[in-house]
Amino acid sequence: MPGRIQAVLTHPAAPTYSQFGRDVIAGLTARPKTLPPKYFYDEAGAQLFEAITATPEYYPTRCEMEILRDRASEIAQFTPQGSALVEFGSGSSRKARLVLAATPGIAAYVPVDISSKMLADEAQTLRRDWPHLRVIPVEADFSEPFTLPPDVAALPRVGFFPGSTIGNFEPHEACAFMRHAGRMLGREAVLIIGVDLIKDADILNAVYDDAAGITAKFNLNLLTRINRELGANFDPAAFSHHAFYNAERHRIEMHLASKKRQKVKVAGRVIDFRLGETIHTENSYN
Ligand code: AVI
Repeated sequence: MPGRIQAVLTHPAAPTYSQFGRDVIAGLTARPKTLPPKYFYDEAGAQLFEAITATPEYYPTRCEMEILRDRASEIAQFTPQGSALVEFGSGSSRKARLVLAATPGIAAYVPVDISSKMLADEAQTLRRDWPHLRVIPVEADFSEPFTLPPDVAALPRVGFFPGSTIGNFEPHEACAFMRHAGRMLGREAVLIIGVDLIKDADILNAVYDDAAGITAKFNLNLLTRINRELGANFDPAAFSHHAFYNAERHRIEMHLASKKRQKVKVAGRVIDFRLGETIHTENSYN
C-alpha cells in the first residue's frame, strides 16, 4: 500500500512440544489435574518400577511368576510351533523368560516397550541367553496401535500381557487395547493376559505405599522427568505421594499432593496449585 506505513507484527515462533509436552499441559490444565501413567517409564522410572517389584509389599510380580512357573507346561500347549511371542510392556522380560524356557517351539520374541534403554539392554541379554531365538524389540507405546516387525508377519502369534498392566487403563482404554491387539495379532492368535483379583484394602494400600518409599520415589520421578524434558520448575519436595484403595471403583489411585499453595512453570505455562490439590497419576483396577 503506497504512502502508508505498514506495521508488521512479528511473533516469536511458538514452541512446538512433543506428544509428552502436549499430554502434560492437557493433564495439568484439566480439573482435576491428571497425568498419564505411561510417562512414569523414563530410564529412572523403569528402574524404580523394577525395584518396586522386589519390595516385600509388591506381591503381584512374585505371585504371577509362581503361576507362570507352575502352569508353564499348560501355556506351552497353547503355543503353536514356530510362533512369535509378542509381549506388551516387556520391562525386564523376566516373565517372558519363564514362557520361553518352557516353550522351545517359540521362534521369535518381540518385546514391546516405551523404555528404550531397558528394551535394548534386555534384548542384548536375551540374544546371548537364547542364541537360536530371534529377538526383535519394538520401541512403542502399546496403548496406541503399532505395526509388528515384518520378520514375524508369517508366524503364528502369541500375545503376552502380564502384570495386571491392563488395570492401568481406564475401562474404555482397555477395550481399545484389546481391539487393536486383536487386530494386530490376527484371527488364530493366542493372548496370555495376567489380571489381579480384588484384595483387602489394607493389603493394597501397603502395596502402593511401601515402607521403603520406593513407590513414592517412582511417583515423584514423574515431576523430575517433566522438569528435565519440558524445562519445568517443579520442586518434588513440595509434593507428597498418596495412594489409596477406592473400593467403589475397584482401583488403587495414586496422586501427587501439593504440600502448599504454589505456582509451577511448565512448558511456558504457569500452573497454580492449591494446598492439598493433587495430580492423579495412576489407577490400578482390579
Ligand atoms: C505396571 N503396573 C501394573 C504397576 C501397578 O501395579 O499398577 C505400576 C505400579 N504403580 C505403582 N506400583 C507399581
